[in-house]
Amino acid sequence: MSVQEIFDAVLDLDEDVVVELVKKEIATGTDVSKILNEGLIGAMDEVGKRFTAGDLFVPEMLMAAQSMKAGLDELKPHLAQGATATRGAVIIGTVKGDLHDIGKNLVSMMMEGAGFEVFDVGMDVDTEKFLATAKEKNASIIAMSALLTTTMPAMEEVVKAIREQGLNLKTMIGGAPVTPAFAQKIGADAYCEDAPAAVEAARKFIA
Ligand code: B12
Repeated sequence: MSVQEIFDAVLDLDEDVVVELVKKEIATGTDVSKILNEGLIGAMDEVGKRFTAGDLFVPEMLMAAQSMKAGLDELKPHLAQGATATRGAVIIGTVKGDLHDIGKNLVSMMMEGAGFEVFDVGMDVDTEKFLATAKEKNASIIAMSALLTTTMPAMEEVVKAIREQGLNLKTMIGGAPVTPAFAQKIGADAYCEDAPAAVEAARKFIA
């Protein structure tokens, strides 16, 4: 039994085993930061690499993220203040008028797995809610998803409001119809085509 086994269980997409192993490691007295960083976050890093290399696909990535999240839920009560690998707060949501949330959920879970403090505001989220939550949580990043061409303009509205209010917030956008050219046009700080790319971009923002 070791942290390596947790890493392996996440890659085996075995949620029950991940939970069981995390519980055992906590009971054994293993450093919770080690379980988090080497077991759970390490495994999600590997999942991201395999996805980018084309060795693993969206369903597997979702299952790995769910396994990681289940392990994280076990770990959370044991993580003393400051002992987490938290990199910074991210507000994530699907924009106003849009009810697609599968990709957004995946990005949210991968970011959480990478050590970001993620506040998922759900779908059909308007500009006011994005900004109010970002202020309340003292966030560094607003991440927006859109799957409909008709809801993409809502992203521009958020970017514009951030600029107008002079807020120190990075924006990242994604979703099937979104392109790098669109991101540039509306002044978003990053476009990412998938969840691992979103993690990489967020890491650059919060070094
Ligand atoms: C599942 C689905 C639905 C489900 C959504 C369920 C849910 N809980 O999400 C339901 C049935 C509800 C639905 C409804 C509709 N849908 Co629909 N739907 C899809 C479908 C088949 C798959 C989307 C999906 O989940 N993909 C899998 C995920 C993992 O991929 P992804 O979302 O692209 O996310 C990845 C990346 O894009 C990126 N990413 C995503 N978000 C973000 C955010 C950030 C910040 C970053 C960095 C990256 C990032 O990372 C993700 C993971 O790698 C697509 C077709 C398609 N191939 O895209 C149509 C599609 C998006 N739907 C479409 C339409 C038209 C509709 C409806 C209008 C249909 C209708 N007439 O009622 C409604 C709209 C409802 C609404 N108001 O939103 C069209 C959109 C056309 C367009 N150009 O606008 C599509 C393209 C189908 C089509 N070919 O016509 N839909």
